[in-house]
Amino acid sequence: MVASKFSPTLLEAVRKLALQPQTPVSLKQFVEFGHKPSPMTILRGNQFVQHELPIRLAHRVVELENLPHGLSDMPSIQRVKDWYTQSFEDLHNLPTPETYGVPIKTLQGMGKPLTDASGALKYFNPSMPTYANDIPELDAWNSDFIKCIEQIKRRHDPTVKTVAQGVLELKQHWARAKSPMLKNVTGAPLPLPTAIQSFLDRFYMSRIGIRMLIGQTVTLNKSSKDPPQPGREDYVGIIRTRTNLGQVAWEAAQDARTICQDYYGVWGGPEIKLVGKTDVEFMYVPSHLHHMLFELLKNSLRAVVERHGVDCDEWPDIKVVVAEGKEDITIKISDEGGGIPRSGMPLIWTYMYTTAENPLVEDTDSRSDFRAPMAGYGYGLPITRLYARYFGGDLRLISMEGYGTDAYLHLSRLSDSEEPLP
Ligand code: W6P
Repeated sequence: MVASKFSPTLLEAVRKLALQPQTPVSLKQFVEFGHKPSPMTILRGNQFVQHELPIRLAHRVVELENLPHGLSDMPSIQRVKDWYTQSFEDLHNLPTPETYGVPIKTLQGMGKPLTDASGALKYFNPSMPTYANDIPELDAWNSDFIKCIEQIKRRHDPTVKTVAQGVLELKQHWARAKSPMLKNVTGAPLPLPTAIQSFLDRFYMSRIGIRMLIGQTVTLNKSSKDPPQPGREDYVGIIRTRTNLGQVAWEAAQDARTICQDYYGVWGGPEIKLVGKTDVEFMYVPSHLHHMLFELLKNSLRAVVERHGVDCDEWPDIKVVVAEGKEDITIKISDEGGGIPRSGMPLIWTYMYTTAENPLVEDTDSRSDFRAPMAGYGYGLPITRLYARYFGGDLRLISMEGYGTDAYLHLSRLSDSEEPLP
């Protein structure tokens, strides 16, 4: 046992909060609490995050300590766990508004944290009146709080890469130990044990929720200080109440094609045609939508170019069809990239499906730098499905081996599905 970087008192606080339930938030709630920000709603929102974030971080610290198959012992996993503990400590040490000398009367006037019938904290009461508009002490606390959570978000930027490194460290450990965990009797590589696969799903889902909470809070606080931004009227924080699917799809297609051209050195590359009701507008986080479409389109472009060759003079188009239903908006992305053998389909959702040999090794060879962006750590598809599920959607892949693949991205229009918190 290596001595912890953190004090026993802090670690005790982590254990305690890990036992408290996390509070899921729906897209609709994010918008209700974030539209028409007032000093009261901003403060209440910040206090909710100051309460909720340590709970979510504590859950992850405890889970990172108890991973199956010795994954917790890998140095990269320990680094990630230290980031979560450090972020917990930052929030733990952050004073409350009272200690900033925010007049107690003002806080009382804004009401104490409310509880509902079940006793759960309800920080948000849109019917409460707005009090003072200019309380310097409150402003100081808000701005220190925002600095704190912005730093947390930045600290955790390299998480996906570092956890992937940790999984690789475990595989290398198995290779040295000639463990049967690595290869089956025929020598074929095995997918990760399901316990590790499910941990990664839970862990990245939780990360999406934490970053949503921070991104939304930071943006709401900043926009509450600025005059209204032209062109941002339909934004509530990072949520756009009228996200235009066609616009986001077009931008994602441009970005994916640019990467494809650079990677394969082809001019233009396969075309991406948008068909159907592409002008639908619905409530969503544009950056999430962009991320999902970009990832799927890159996969389709890669399949088409590799099936038909870089020298092909007319690649088959990739088709993006949009359907608008009462419950769902479904986006189907169809490619003629030859499909995936049926036996390989389950592998699509594992955190190892990649054609790249060892994508984590930094390479100074300019050609591999050049070729880097098309295929990542093989985490693109599972994480894209987590983004879809985060707000109640889903992602399915149907393949016709020898012809092509259809990806169905379902996004819920109901917007009241709660965050799935592991
Ligand atoms: C393929 C493999 C794949 C994965 C995800 C989306 C589209 C495609 N096409 O051939």
